[in-house]
Amino acid sequence: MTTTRAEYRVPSAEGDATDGASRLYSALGTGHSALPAGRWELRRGALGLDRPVVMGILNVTPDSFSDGGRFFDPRHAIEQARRMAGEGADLVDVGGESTRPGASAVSADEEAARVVPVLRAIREALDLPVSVDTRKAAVAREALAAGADVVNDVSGLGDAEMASVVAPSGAGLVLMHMRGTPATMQGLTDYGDVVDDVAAELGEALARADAAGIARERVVLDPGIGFAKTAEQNLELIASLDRIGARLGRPILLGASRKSFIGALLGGVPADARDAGTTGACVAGLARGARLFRVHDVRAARQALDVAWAILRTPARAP
Ligand code: HH2
Repeated sequence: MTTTRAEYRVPSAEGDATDGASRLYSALGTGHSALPAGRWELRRGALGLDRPVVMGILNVTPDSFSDGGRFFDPRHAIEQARRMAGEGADLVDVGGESTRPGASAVSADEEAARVVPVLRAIREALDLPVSVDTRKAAVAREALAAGADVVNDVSGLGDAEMASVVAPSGAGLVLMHMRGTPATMQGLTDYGDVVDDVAAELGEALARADAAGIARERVVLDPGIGFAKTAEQNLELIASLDRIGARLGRPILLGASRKSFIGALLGGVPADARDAGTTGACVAGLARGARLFRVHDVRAARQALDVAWAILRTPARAP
């Protein structure tokens, strides 16, 4: 079996993640005691959260909102995975269905046919954990058989079969918050307090994972930026990530890359011109408690997050 980098990215004794998070929270004056766990258990090892984790996006689709069609050919997809690994990705997230608002549905067979060869080739060629971005249990089952280390489920175990597919595999699990489907979600943005409501609904997904016997150490949570959220609600959620992490006791993954709220903030710049704005969102998210970042531009995120993390972990000198 190939040894993955995940096995080596565990927190070191002196750079312990809990200590780092603790100093960060205290530097920011947020004062949370329920800190996120220091590592994320995957199938073949663990990813340490002693520095920000970068998840590179690889959409093997003809129609994703920013990179649709670019990596639809498996050879281009594998080249892109290799490039992202060289730029410092900690894992690569392979998706075969666009979930942009209004995207048309893809059958499980078609989705699996897109992602499985790419997952298998990445597992063979690269020393990097690989994740499958799917909300279908049938696709997750095939992806896990092909060696996927993580299931990234944007529906938060919405498919009744998903938890029982993931549980025995030992894979990591991303539980993302959304309401409805990509076709209906933008009409489902009625919240009382968006942060409390998203945390409560993620808590229900976490309970579904618990009931299936998926250990908490295998789970990270994602507020689902752009999924049944207005632009304003996206900002409120990113500003309050530490509240969600502290309430549910799991690390937070932020997926803001190139999303439309960034375009809206910048006067309508198109998706392929939003990487600097994305970097801003990642750094702000880091300061507010996110530890994992799903991005298209790995090089920019890696640099920005490592530098921001080093500064945020340094105690401010008293005058
Ligand atoms: N966003 C998208 C897809 N998968 N997974 C997680 N965990 N978090 C996210 O925010 C997230 C996600 C949508 O972005 P993208 O993959 O770039 O586009 P598309 O759905 O059009 O393929």
